Amino acid sequence: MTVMSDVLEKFVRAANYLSAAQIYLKDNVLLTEPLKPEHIKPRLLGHWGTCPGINFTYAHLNRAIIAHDVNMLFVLGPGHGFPAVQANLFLEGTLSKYFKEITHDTTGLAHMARMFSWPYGYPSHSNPEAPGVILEGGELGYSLSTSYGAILDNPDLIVACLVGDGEAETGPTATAWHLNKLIDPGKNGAVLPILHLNGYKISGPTFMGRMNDDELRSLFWGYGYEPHFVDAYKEEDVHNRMMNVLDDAIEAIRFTQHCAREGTLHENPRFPMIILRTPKGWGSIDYIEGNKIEDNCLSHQVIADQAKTNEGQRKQLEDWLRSYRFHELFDGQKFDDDIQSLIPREGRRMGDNPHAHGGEPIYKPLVLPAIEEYDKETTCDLTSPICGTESGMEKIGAYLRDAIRANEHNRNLRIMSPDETYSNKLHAVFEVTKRAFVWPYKDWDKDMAWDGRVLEMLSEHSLQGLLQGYVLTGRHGVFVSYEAFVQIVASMADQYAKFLKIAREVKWRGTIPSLNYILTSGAWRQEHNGFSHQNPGFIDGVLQRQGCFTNVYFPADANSALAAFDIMMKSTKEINVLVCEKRPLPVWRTLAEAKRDMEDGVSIWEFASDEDPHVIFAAAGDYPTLEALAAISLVRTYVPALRIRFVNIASLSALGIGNSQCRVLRHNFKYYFTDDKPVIVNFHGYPQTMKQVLFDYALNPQRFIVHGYEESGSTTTPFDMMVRNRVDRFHLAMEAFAKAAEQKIITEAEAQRLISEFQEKLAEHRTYVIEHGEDLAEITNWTWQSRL
Ligand SMILES: Cc1ncc(C[n+]2csc(CCOP(=O)(O)OP(=O)(O)O)c2C)c(N)n1
Ligand SMILES: [Mg+2]
Repeated sequence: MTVMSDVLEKFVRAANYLSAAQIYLKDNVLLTEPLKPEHIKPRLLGHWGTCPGINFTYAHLNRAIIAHDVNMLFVLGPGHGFPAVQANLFLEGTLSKYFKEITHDTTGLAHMARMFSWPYGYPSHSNPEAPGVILEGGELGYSLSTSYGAILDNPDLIVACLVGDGEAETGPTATAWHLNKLIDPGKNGAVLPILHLNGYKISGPTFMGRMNDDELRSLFWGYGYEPHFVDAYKEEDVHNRMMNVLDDAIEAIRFTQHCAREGTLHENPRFPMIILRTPKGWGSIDYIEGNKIEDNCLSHQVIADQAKTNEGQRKQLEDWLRSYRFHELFDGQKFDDDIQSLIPREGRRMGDNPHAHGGEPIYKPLVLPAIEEYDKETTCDLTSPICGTESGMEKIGAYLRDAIRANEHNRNLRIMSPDETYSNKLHAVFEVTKRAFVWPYKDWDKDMAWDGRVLEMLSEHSLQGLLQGYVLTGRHGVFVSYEAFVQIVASMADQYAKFLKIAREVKWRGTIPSLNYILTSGAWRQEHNGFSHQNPGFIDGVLQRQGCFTNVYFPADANSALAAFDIMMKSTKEINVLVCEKRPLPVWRTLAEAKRDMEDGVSIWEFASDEDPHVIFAAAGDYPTLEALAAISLVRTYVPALRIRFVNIASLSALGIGNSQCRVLRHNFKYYFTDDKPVIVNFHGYPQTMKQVLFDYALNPQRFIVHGYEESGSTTTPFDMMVRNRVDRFHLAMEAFAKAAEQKIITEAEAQRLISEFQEKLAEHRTYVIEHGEDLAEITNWTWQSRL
């Protein structure tokens, strides 16, 4: 053993004791007296097995930080190893800096141990209240992509990412190894993946744990890494081996970056990774009542879990805890000098890395163009709709292009998209940037560069992880996805929302940008792709989040889309979803009107509204708005006496209609919807989604009739797709005829006659599309006519 190995061994010993103490002890935390049942927590909650490997890694990273003066952040995949993280945060003094109760002495230590996994104490998993944490690691699989997101545009930063071997079996981790192919070492930092092969997950062996070194070497070489093995089973001095490997890894990273930065790196870079084999539950209890614990999955959670009541187990627990000889390492005030020598200087401690804490100077607001610059020159008067057509996505593409250009000096804006930047009509951005790609090119490859600001990969998981890592380290981005397939990351979005909900309350977590989604290629224009491409369910999950930080925007036209996107990009600490069509659609609103609509979240559109209405039409979404307006013009023609109001719902949040960012409505609910008139709502998503939002408002909810996506799709015409889900003008008009009869504007018989006539129209439409393969010209060419 080298001298340094001894130093490291002491540090790991202290961290292991602190980890175990948190899991078991509510009193007698220094074991100054024999261990008694009353010292042991009544509910033993925590995960021990992963901790020794984490502590080993953390100690070595500390040494490397000091030796090489590295700016390093630590991302832990298996977040259930939080006792180890907390132990290290205690050792390095970071906890005392942020929690006044956790003083750097016996009192603080006792408090930390007692309150771990304790009601209203410290959570069992990594969490936003813990300094340095940008990943919960409760739901496994996201450590690698989050780490890659954090190092983008942070050329000085190395993220050490500990990936569990169980975690490595997840789809998101499996795909995230490829993210090295997006990283230009000239302009970005580096991820150092440390694959922790402790051989087991909860109840069985892991695949990678049972793969031999050759198999693993081939696999990770194939992914483009240079694997270094550290094997605690084989090495006589595993500390020495890990030291050498880490020194080599950091030097290799720096050499590659140096070459890239001075322009001498011409091949795709090969960054190092570490494959660390350790026994699960390393150095704890070998057998309990004949069952193998150490080096087996049985060490995953609490071992000796009957210690409070079973004397034999208590004795084993006590012997194990005393084996760390913690009293030799900590005198109640301070740690042994060797241990202190492994604490990086202030500013270099992993738990206190400013990149994880948001706020200035890590966070810089974007320099954004004024949306007025994108006012399309029109020849018609926008106050009398309609005034031509425009694509919302193209408009956003132009705005993003200019935003990327305007923020090039800060390098803090990125676009993530699964292979769809062109198809989603954001191609204007390629006038100023490219798609990142550092593996070889063919002559005919288009818009690719090592340093592109657009990250394309056909892995929604990886993109979501990248964006989370990027945003949580203070930079801005947008994830553009097909609406149906963003569901793949619904759970990740949910995990992020939980993180954000807590993080927003943590005082020392500074400002971070919002996590912004654009969902396009929505359900209504999947007539060529069909049923599989229809799913407006993602917004449901977003609207379930309680609080003021989730917003879903439903712009009805291109001006509204731009106004909403501008709000999203300026906002902070939120999750925003923009549901936006990419094809040209009628422009209903001037930019000024659009801006106001988006700020209010709900508005009455005067051009389609009468005073004192009998019936209200409301719509959220582009096609739903178009059809609702078409329905209004039909109803006006057939029942001129019926007074109608049109209300556009531009945004929803968990708090309801238009309540985005916790703003209250400009006017009360009654102002828009009256309190007794029937309301025919045409909604972009599932009707249930809108019904649950309305439930809280409506005194008599039965007056709201909600049309929306009803899981009826196929390969058909655009208008037929609407008809199949009853969000088309004819179905909506029929609802209005029935309501007109109820209010005695027309007779019941007249209503029935009109409804039959419209049913015939629908039948005629159906026959026509089957025969001709396209929609009736009167539908396709329909335009709004102002009331004469
Ligand atoms: C996506 C996901 N699926 C299942 C679980 C339940 N779970 C918690 S820990 C664990 C095993 C993790 O094994 P590994 O990554 O090897 O961690 P370690 O051995 O270091 O504890 C599982 C399956 C989870 N947290 N996340
Ligand atoms: Mg494991």
